[in-house]
Amino acid sequence: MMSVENNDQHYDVLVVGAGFAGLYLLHRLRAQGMRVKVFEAGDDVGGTWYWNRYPGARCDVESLEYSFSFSEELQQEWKWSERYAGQPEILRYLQHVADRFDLRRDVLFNTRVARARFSPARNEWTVNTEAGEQYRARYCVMATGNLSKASVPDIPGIESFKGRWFHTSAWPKEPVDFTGLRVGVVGTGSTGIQLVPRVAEQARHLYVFQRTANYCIPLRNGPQDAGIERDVKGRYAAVRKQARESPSGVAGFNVPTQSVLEVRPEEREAAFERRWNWGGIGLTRAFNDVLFNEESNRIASEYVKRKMREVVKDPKVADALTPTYPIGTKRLCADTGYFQAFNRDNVTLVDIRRSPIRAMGPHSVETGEATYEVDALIFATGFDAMTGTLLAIDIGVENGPTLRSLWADGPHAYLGLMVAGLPNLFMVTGPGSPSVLSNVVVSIEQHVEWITNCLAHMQERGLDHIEALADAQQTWGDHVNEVAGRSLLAKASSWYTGANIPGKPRGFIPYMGGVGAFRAHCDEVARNGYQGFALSTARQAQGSPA
Ligand code: NA7
Repeated sequence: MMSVENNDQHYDVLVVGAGFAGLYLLHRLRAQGMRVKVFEAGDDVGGTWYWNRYPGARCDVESLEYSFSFSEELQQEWKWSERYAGQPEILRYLQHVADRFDLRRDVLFNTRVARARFSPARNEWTVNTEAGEQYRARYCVMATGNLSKASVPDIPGIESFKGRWFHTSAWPKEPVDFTGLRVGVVGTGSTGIQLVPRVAEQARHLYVFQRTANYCIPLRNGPQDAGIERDVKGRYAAVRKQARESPSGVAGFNVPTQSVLEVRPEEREAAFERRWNWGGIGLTRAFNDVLFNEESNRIASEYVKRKMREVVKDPKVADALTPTYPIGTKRLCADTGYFQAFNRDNVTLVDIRRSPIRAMGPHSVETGEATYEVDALIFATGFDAMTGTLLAIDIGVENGPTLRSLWADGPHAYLGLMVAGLPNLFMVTGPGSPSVLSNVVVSIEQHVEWITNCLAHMQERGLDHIEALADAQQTWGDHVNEVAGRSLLAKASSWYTGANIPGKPRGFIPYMGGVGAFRAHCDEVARNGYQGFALSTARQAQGSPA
């Protein structure tokens, strides 16, 4: 273990995570002359795109938009091969970013953070790694991602299983060959839906264990169109500006102005058809009330169900694949051949809503109705989203509150940036920010720029202590709830509301007000002298005379 008194262990800022957020933070903070250390559990950069290597892993936001905008040279020189990049290409992109901006030398790889404690007396954070090392800094930033703590079902008998089992977010680096094997996939969210067609091509037989049937829109991926690339690159600044000011961080679609109910059925059909043919997850944005009005939503839902049924040949299987909840209230999925996979002889859909998985044996998965012989099992069962990764780290103040105590009844945060009671600790795309409801790279850049500008502001004024105020946090939380409450999303059982994790407090976690409005609000808060935050020197914060 290295000495804690060693000067090399003392930094201005400690950052946890080297995905999109951590890399950009490092780049910005370094440019501001700050000493930064980044901790990364993986052995390379990439975050989500490092871990989620399962077959078919792909982004469902177009690559020309799902990429950094902070460097004109970078966005001009990088060439995406496909409209929607697959995981290997996004990982290569982030590796390129790390090399191009010489970021790796300040990242400590293979290092998982276990604990972070703030000392009010020293006005600094001490971070302990799982390996027992200790680091100190004035500030700490959690760039830990919203979807990184895997949720693996606790199935009796799993330890007796003799085949290999996987969670999609901890996929091995070497390719896994399912040729000739009987494979089970548990989970049919975005991940399962990407994975199933790919595994179906290899496996001798594939059992898809489905608890909830989901809505899917064809992704319509293909090689990046050279004309579109030229056009976007020719006016990239304007495209990025439009994305930043848009509701979901995507410039591609106009913001809808009409209700489903105010247009004639043929117009409505044509509008849905346009989105369907364009592909991807923008369909619910064909009209302005699909996520707010039950009747509008029912019409959109029926459209997608009808399209899906046109693909699936067996009507019984089609019934089982038909969603029963309002479209868009759980994450909309984008697929490449998902429903077609169920027309194959080697794919069986198993309804585990009707008859849940009860146990696993050495070579089998047992539901209440049948036993399925499998040689390998894949859990595409999602994540303890948005809060799980933060709560997995023991974060707190010496002789004061911990994050776990502050969030015992659900997450509380001001603008998704800070938690009242935890000074000098920032989050990137934390609870109460648009995060998972947006093109997350746009949201990450916005938060990183806000945080680094805030630190520069403090540095210029000789300030070294910042806290979110409890009443500002409460007011923001009320607003987040009020906006969510107007939509159909808040009523659904989804990972947006914590419903996928047994025992997790229920409540709508991200901010639905849109990235444009959120950015404007955060900018105004900063302009007004960081309204709702207390900025001071540590001496003032401790109540000593300044
Ligand atoms: P999701 O969207 O949370 O999907 C997980 C799937 O696994 C979903 O179908 C769940 O059914 C199912 N699930 C979860 N736990 C269980 C148990 N215990 N038993 C059976 N089935 C279960 O995760 P993804 O990885 O697909 O996607 C996450 C995000 O990553 C995605 O939205 C993109 O933003 C990228 P349920 O719906 O809970 O009934």
